[in-house]
Amino acid sequence: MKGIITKTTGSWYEVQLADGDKWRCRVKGKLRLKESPTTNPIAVGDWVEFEPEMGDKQGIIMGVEPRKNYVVRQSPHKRWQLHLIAANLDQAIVVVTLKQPAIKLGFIDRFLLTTASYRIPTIIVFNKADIYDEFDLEFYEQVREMYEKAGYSTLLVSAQTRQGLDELRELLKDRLTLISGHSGVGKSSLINCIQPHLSLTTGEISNHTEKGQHTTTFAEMFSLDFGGQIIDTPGIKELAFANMTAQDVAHNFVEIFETGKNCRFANCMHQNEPFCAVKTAVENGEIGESRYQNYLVILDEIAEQDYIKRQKNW
Ligand SMILES: Nc1nc2c(ncn2[C@@H]2O[C@H](COP(=O)(O)OP(=O)(O)O)[C@@H](O)[C@H]2O)c(=O)[nH]1
Ligand SMILES: [Mg+2]
Ligand SMILES: [Zn+2]
Repeated sequence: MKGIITKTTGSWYEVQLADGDKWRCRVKGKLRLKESPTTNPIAVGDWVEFEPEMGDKQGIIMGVEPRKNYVVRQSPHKRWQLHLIAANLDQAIVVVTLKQPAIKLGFIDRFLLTTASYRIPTIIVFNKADIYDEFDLEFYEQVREMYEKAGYSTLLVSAQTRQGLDELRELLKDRLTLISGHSGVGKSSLINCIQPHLSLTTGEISNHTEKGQHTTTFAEMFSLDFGGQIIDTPGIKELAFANMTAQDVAHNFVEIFETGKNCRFANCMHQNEPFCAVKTAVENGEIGESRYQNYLVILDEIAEQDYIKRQKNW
């Protein structure tokens, strides 16, 4: 039998069949032990083959179909290992807000880097529009322009006033969408507005830290009654890139890559090289200053990781 993984909780996997029926499956031992570059062999969005077992709608997963794409993050416990977040996506949404909690452009750029290796279309959704004052709106315009110039779509919404929710719904229709973003930005609230029957738990923001509580622990896929599915992810706090080379990073900051084709030196990394088209574009405001700075920060991190790996002979 064949189905799609809708939920993973440690050793159990929820598999949904074409007719909507859900089965509880385990993974065949061999599949789990098979050398895998990731800490988990299967993720939400994977298509799997399974054999029914004794018991009510229980099965054993025998194999995973090739993935059209996937997103990973570093394992929280093992620095050099990757953890599969989701597979076979049509698009990804990163939900942000200008305040409560404050926007972190570094996180946006890191998330865009994780989806760029497979060129998964990624949309930046600015939530909580209802609490933006005129200064926030001015800053929002700048940020929006910067990302649109880089080639990304953006959307301004509010789960509170329902502003922009028709557009969001249209965006989700008939597609498999990964929804990500820091905890507290309003992911679950937005999903609840669009599909009230899901009634996902939403967290109150503590005034103390301005950080949301972690109310979602596992990535989970939900079907939308108007067509399509979404994957709600636990608040991803940090994204690091031990798996990438400096060239990968240069390749996957999409506008830097495009502009970089005009650099004098073909192997220009846009750091200190002369006649660098990227640096010129940053000076002219065609590439966002924060985009460029975050690019440099990530290159530094990778140089440091490579240094450690060499020291330890990995
Ligand atoms: N003012 C305002 N608050 C919102 C909005 N959306 C969500 N919130 C609040 O933000 C907090 C975190 O929301 P939640 O949906 O749990 O965020 P998640 O961690 O990203 O799933 C909750 O207290 C929500 O009531 C919005 O559009 N406007
Ligand atoms: Mg949530
Ligand atoms: Zn350059």
